[in-house]
Amino acid sequence: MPITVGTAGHIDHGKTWLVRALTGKDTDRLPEERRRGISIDLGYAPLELPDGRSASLVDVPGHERFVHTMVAGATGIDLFLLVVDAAEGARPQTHEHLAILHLLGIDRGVVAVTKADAVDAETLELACEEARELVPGAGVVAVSAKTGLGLDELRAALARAAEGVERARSDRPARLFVDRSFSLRGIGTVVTGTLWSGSIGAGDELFAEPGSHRVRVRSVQVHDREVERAEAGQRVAVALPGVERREIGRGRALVEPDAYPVSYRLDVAVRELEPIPDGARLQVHHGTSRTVARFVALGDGHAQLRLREPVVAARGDRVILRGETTLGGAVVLDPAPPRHRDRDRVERIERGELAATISSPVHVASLRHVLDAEPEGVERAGPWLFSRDWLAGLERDLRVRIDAADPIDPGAPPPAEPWAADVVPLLPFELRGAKLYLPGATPTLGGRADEAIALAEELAAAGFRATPVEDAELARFLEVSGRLVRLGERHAIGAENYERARQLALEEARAAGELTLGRFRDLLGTGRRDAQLLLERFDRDGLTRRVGDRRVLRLGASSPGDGRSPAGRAG
Ligand SMILES: Nc1nc2c(ncn2[C@@H]2O[C@H](COP(=O)(O)OP(=O)(O)O)[C@@H](O)[C@H]2O)c(=O)[nH]1
Ligand SMILES: [Mg+2]
Repeated sequence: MPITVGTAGHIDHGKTWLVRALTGKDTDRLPEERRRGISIDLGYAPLELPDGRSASLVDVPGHERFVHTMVAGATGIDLFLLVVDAAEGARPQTHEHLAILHLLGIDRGVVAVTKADAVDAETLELACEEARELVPGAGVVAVSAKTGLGLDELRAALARAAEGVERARSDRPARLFVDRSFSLRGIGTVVTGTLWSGSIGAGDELFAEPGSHRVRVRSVQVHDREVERAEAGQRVAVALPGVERREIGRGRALVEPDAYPVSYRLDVAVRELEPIPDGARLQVHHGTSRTVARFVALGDGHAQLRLREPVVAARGDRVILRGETTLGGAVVLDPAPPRHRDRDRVERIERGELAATISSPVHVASLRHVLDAEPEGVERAGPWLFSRDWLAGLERDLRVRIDAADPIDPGAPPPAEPWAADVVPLLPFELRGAKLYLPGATPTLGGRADEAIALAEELAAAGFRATPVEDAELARFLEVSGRLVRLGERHAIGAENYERARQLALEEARAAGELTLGRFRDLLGTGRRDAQLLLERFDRDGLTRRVGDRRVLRLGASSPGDGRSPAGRAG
């Protein structure tokens, strides 16, 4: 199993030199880093361990101004390599980095007491003793990057620590936090990062979030070698043609479609190093991203973080909270919570009572990072999960709207949300045309039924002739009850006559390959204007298509009862 080791420790305590001594690689590559002799950005080097295992080493800056970069580097690592100068002992960023590692849940690692060549034996022994007290349980090794002292022992200690590293989550959807992106001639944009979960292979379709850029993976490398699929826990380089480098810089995530919410809020369980007041503004570090946030205390160790920039989080993710210094950390309980303060809900989620948190429909894919199995006690339709209470509420709402509808057409439009097609069929309503009706409900017209019958008879008697209709209410009543078809703004035809005309048009168009106004008029035996109005209606219904002054059948225009006839649709 591949592992990633990250350095930690105060500036100038010898991290970068130690990385170079271990790997042969100078990770201070920026001109400014070379000039000032300090690390500013993250550095990466491959490291062979004595047990044959290969590891990746991430070198982080120690300067207090670059703690945010240290967090981005530490976020995907399995083991820490804490570096303490033998002469200086622990200094402020030794403690801060250690606290950050702890808050990120990175509890395994080794302490290297560096510059052993520069102190006497007694001082060295004292420094090692202090290191053991500082990080109980971790191996402590005295080393010198200058003379090579202790390097083999250090490699062995890292290999020992690596043995207990737990396997990363390969069963979850892919998520990789980008720590570097660059352009390579002939390849395009390449990003690197640690694959937090899942696997990534050539040909995969992923999203760069936030921003929802769809990307296709061209190739994947691990340790400069092309692999078919990279697995969770590995440091990976992914070639993404067709994406601009700036669209996928540090802080972005590469994720499987629909698997993770992109959210401006996180409900979290907080671990404070210093008390954080309600409403405080702070920096939230998550993955390789950082953003400003407001800390909304929910009480009892819980809070909602309201973020200025969205994050791609999952339940169980760790975040770091910083002001001038590191104030604490948090574990994500709900990566996409509602806005209001709801302590009860957060506590239920923490106890694993997920069903209690689901009300209106949520896509099952958006819960994959929270769910281990199908939650019990929730309803499901297609990919949507929702509560029984919510469904009952929806039914009540729709009933109220149907009751309030015009008796001429006593229906209400179904909800327009994406879940509607899956959820609405569960309700005891009939979908006719574009509206929901009570089962068997028919339009009524109060005391005007006689007039409606008279108009229907008039239409029937008019045959293929377009009849002017003055009374909008009557016309609408006959239309929704499937007995009248409108022709233009002011005319109508009886539904049966319309269907006959439609059949004539179909047969003629099939036989002759086209339909002309003159020929259609002859077939109907009516005036030119009647035929014209009918043809225009056919066009609107998708039966025919106008080509010059002729009409041809549209592809798919077919037999009666295909739902294209307006009379058929209303019935
Ligand atoms: N004598 C001695 N000096 C060292 C050793 N390692 C680092 N140094 C010195 O410490 C300085 C800072 O080291 P560097 O690795 O850049 O520290 P970092 O800020 O922790 O990365 C270097 O420029 C060296 O002068 C060592 O093993 N022995
Ligand atoms: Mg350095």
